Amino acid sequence: MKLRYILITPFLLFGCSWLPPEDEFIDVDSLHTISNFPIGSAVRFVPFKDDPALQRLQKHHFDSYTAGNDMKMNSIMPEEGVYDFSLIDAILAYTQETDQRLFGHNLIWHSSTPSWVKEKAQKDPEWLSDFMKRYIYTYVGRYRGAVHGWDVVNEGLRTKGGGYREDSIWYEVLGSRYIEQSFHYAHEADPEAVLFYNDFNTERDLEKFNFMIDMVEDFIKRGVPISGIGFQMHIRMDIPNEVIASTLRRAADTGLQIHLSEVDIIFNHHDDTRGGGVQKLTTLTPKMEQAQAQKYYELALMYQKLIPADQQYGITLWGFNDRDTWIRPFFGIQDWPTIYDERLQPKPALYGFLKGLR
Ligand code: 9MR
Repeated sequence: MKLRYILITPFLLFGCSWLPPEDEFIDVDSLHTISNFPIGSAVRFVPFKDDPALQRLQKHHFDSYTAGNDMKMNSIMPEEGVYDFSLIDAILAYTQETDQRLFGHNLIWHSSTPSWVKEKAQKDPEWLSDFMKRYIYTYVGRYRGAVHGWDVVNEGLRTKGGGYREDSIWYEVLGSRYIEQSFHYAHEADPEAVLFYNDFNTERDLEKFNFMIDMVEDFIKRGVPISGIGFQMHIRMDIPNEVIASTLRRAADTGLQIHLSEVDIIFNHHDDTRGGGVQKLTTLTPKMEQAQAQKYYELALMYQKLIPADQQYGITLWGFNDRDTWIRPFFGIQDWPTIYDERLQPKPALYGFLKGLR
């Protein structure tokens, strides 16, 4: 059956509403139980560890855990020579107790590189290369067998269009080879870990997508140990499904694992920069909620239909409630991108997503 027929079927079958029966609000089906592949969410361990309501929902719905912040370089190595793994150890204990997969986000990212690293690297390029190797060996080695997979390099490409990201100390000092070197080091430190290249807008910026695919296919050809592609998938309501479907299909052709790694769906616009939000819509109406539920449904369905089962690494939401979403503070706009509202009540989006996974 063609994708567009599959996508309109629920409207035909169930009418135009994603609201559950009243009592389902109390006892909502679990996302991960319904799904054939892992379902994750990004969490900031502080204040999460002291928030029982959030924990209850997180345990109910998710079997994969991504740290929103806590596993980045500037969180664990704010100062030279000091590795602080205490929070990660606590996260690991939580995920083991609750039987969740721990996903490592991330090893090398320009945006979470501590300033002391940048300063030192500018003075001593060789130091940076050596530091990168030691950092990856130490970190991945410590969690060998415990962290299931890693975003090895995050956002190594330019924000828009083709090309490597030039405003990154890693690229400036080491050139594009730092990307493949990071994969080699991570693989040497944990040969079983699933290793991803992760980036944003690749589901819709075709120039960026093609550049990424060329890079990935070149890695595969030359034996660079990459195992997966992460699509962050911070999408908008108006990103056409056909475009998303075409990039997912092409990515699946590589044979690699495909992770929708940071999903949320916004209504307003932005220019990808901090503070760059454009507030087009100020109120969330029931009609918008229904449309968003439909989009969550379609995204889950596309992933199911287009990615072969053995390449489905999972879908991870970047936060799962509108109270804590990064979209509002980062872009400086009001928006409602997730599946739970500010009061931690389920939105129609949750039911759309559930139905898409079922
Ligand atoms: O949501 C994260 C936010 O809390 C942090 O302040 C920020 C900087 O570390 O990172 C945000 O997460 C980003 C992720 O690590 C990479 N893709 C984009 C995410 C949203 O900015």
